[in-house]
Amino acid sequence: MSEHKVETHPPSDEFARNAHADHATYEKMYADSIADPDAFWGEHGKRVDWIKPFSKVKNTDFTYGQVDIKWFEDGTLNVASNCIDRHLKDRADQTAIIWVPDEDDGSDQHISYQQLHAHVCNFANVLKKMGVGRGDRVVIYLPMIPQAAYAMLACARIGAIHSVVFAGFSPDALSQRVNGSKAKVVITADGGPRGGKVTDLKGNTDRAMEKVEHDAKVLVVKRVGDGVRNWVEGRDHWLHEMEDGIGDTCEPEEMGAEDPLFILYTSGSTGQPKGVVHTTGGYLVYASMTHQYTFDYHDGDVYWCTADVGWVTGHSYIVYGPLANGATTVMFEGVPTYPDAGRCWKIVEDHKVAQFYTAPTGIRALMGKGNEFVEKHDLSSLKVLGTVGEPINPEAWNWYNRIVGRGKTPIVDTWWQTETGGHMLTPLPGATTTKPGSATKPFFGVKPVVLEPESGEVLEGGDVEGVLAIADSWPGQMRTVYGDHERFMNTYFQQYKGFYFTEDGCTRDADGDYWITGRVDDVINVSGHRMGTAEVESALVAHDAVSEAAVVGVPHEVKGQGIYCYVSLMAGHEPSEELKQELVGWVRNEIGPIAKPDFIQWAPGLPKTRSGKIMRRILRKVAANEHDQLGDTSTLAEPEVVDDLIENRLNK
Ligand code: 6R9
Repeated sequence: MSEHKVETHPPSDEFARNAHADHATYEKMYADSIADPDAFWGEHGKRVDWIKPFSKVKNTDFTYGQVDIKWFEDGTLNVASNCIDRHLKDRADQTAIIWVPDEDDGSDQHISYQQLHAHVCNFANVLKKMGVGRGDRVVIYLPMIPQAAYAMLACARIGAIHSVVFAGFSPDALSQRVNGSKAKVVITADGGPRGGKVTDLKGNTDRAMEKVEHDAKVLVVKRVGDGVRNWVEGRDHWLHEMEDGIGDTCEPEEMGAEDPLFILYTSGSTGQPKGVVHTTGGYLVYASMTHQYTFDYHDGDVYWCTADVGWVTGHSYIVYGPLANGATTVMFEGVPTYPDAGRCWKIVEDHKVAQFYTAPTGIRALMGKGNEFVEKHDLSSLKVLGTVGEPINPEAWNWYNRIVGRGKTPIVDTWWQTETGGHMLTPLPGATTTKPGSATKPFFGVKPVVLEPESGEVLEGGDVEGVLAIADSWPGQMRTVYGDHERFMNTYFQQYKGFYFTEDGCTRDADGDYWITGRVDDVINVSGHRMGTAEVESALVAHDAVSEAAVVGVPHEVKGQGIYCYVSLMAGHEPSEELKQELVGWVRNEIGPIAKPDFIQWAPGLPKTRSGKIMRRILRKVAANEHDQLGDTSTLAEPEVVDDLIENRLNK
């Protein structure tokens, strides 16, 4: 733990007075939530509308071998009617979604709750017409357009399970996910504009469908209107044609609380991404409650999360949490630096955004462009600033606080995961004294523990360092890995018995505040995007010239972590600049632009233990240019390979 004095930022009295929770309220609610989860969640479970109210609240078991998680299990509800229909009585004309397109041309759209209802029912009827029903899977591969939200809610309305695939992913990644979920329909667009460039999403989908092993239809949203190169009769359908005359009434399906709502693939230590499954009742309760408390959302606020709906943050905090709360949520198609680095602040000014939620990588990128882009805009509407996705360095935190928040806007550094469904460690802006770089305290119902990594012993008190685990279930927890409950148990419940293991390292200071230090598994975090080093490795070895590859994260000023690859070549192939470029393009193609390697170092050999395990610790040190701190290398089979790696290292 650092010895230097940490700055503290207590909430102002004025903020605390008007907040959903001040310090005393947080303390009381947290204590209640831990003392009697059934009573606490039984009460807060009522924040959503149930068709049939639940009589049981919590029924969860973390025992390895029999892990089973159920919340509100005998209740029934529909997520789409919670996000739309129940608001029509009081706020039919209120804006539900403000859509801001890539081009800054003034064509922003305001979609009211009434209009959202019509769009979602229309979309739901189209899906039904295409043969989609309860329990069927639908893959959504769309840019950040309102139809992405309509599609998600339409699935929820008819009881279908969506699996959103980030539009930056490659055809291969898309086909894996379509195959993995045996989706009946893939929803895409004729193009995805982003930062002034258009991605050919329909073209990508066509290529993906070549590798899809079952019958699946493709539904195409017209976003760009420049025509499509390829059209497969019988398989491909335009949304606007299907919607023609279809009608905008669609009764919501009555779903069980534990029926799956969505699958979202995320990276882990192995090559194959996991299909994280979230269910209906607990997820919605948790997403909406965290949205309200963490951002201190009040009626009438305009709230903006800059994430993409392809990530869990977009699910919980663009679509489900805000809409369940009857909020106005901004959906932005573009990037923060287009047409210039003032774009976000212009949107905040234009729409009087009250809560702004983004990733540290975005903050660092904008920080590097100069303060004038921020200062020329009126940001007086801002009330709360949030960050998510990776640890935030104090320098970026301070810039966010001073320049964007003008020192007056609380910052919530929210730690959570695809697996957790919603915020787990986070300040509440009216309750928590914040510290730059700390995610501070647990949300209601969350029991974090710091474990000694080797022994698994629970470390009590302050000033401890170890790995982060969670001792009991919360309503937003993932329920299983799609089609592979074994894998779910093995990944999260095997290593430390009786706990959910987060795979993050952390410290807890003397005030009981948590500081996340990053992943302890082979997952790296590139611009807030989670990526398994094994995924990049399998892409590399899929190339004919490559015999072996080891990939590690390397500190990167803007992206947080960059991708450093050590590559050994097959006999008969020689290292060359062309081959390097080819491999960079190859990985980009296999996974997507976010996986583009920053460094490729030719490695005649890789440091391995005698049992053949690659020693990544050493590779990480060499990549970070910290080869003077290699630590113990005595278990290496061939210690001399390390000298070659050090001599030819790239990140000097
Ligand atoms: C929501 C999301 C999860 C991993 C997580 C951790 C890192 C997320 C963080 C953070 C430090 C924060 N992470 N938020 N690290 N401080 N506030 O990002 O989900 O894509 O599944 O990533 O991201 O390492 O384990 P996901």
